[in-house]
Amino acid sequence: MHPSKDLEPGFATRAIHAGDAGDPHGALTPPVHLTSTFTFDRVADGAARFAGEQPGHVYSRISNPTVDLLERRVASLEGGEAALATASGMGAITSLLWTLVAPGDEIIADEALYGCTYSFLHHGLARFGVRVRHIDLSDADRLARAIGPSTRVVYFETPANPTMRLVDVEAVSTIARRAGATVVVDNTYATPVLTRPIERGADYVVHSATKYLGGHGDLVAGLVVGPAEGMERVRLEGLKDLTGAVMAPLTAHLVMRGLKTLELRMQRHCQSAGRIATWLERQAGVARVHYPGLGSCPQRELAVRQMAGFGGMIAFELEGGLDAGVRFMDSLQLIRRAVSLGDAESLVQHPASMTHSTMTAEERARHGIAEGLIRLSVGLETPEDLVGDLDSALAASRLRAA
Ligand code: 3LM
Repeated sequence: MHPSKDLEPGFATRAIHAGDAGDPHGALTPPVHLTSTFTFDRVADGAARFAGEQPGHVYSRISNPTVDLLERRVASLEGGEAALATASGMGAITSLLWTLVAPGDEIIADEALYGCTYSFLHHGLARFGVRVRHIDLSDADRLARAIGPSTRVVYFETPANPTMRLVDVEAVSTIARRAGATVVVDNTYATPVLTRPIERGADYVVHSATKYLGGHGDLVAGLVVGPAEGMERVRLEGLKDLTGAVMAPLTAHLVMRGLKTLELRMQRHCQSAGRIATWLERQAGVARVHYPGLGSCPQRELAVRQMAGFGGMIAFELEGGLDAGVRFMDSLQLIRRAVSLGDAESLVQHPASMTHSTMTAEERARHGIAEGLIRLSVGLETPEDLVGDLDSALAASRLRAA
């Protein structure tokens, strides 16, 4: 059955088909264009393509047909005009921010951010005359008081890595836009299945496609989505000249393979994580569980309003603090100890010594990242098996403490 021409196809349909113009040979799966460069019939054609007067590809650091298809697909999923694929999530973040800011500009970022994003802001941009300020963006009124004429970018993650705190995209975007600032949201944790920040007023979305979009732990990739004109600048300045962090065509193919099941996978991630978070909260020795779907979550109202599901990520703390946390993680048998997230395999990691170890202990404390915090990326395994593994590890960590 063909969808009605007037109605935009649904999310899963677009995740499988969007942007596909068909293959001349009738291949079901789009070809992977493993080519670094593209030939011109005549010198004049090359010159016209370089001048932007003739459509077509020139060189794969600028664009490539396979990567272009992924970009169209993800732009459609995020509800943005255009997208740009990059070699990694950090490639997406750096290509975008290098394009947007200049010396003298200010970036206001949320308190909790992925560790390497924090490092890029402080050890990268700040060295080139960009002022970086952090405020708690979960309280939009604070932004209204802090924002000023030099604020060029307002940057946040929702839910934030690793604290799971949410930011109200609509409230923050309204304030930022009124002040003439550009809103950038890292949508890695939520994915467009759960939250579409551009539809809520944000200007740009960035992704570590290494995570849920790829979904299988077999690639490193990133994406930026935003307005067509701005994205063209990010492509021709940020990506082409400043970072060169281009996505390889084979990686684009693998990300598209992951996207086909994104909606299905997210449903299972949400179901299992909801169940595990509820279970964890009831266990002896668990001090705190951070998950937006819990009745105890102070931001539950925002979560219900802004998210179509509560996601697959959980953060929690044990009563014995860091020592108990390490004993617990070392006792897990099925859940693997590794950084990264959003894979079929459940992964556990310790932010203070791993993903957020580039921050000092004092910085982590200031940004609300407890030293004993444990981060769990709930995978696609049978949920009872995951609960069983967590149960045994909690028991073992208590026993060894005694
Ligand atoms: C991690 N995160 O385990 P890549 N934005 C967010 C992220 O979580 C990440 C990036 C951007 C993790 C990676 S830590 C050494 C491993 C919210 C990555 C950067 O460049 O694709 O890794 O994305 O939390």
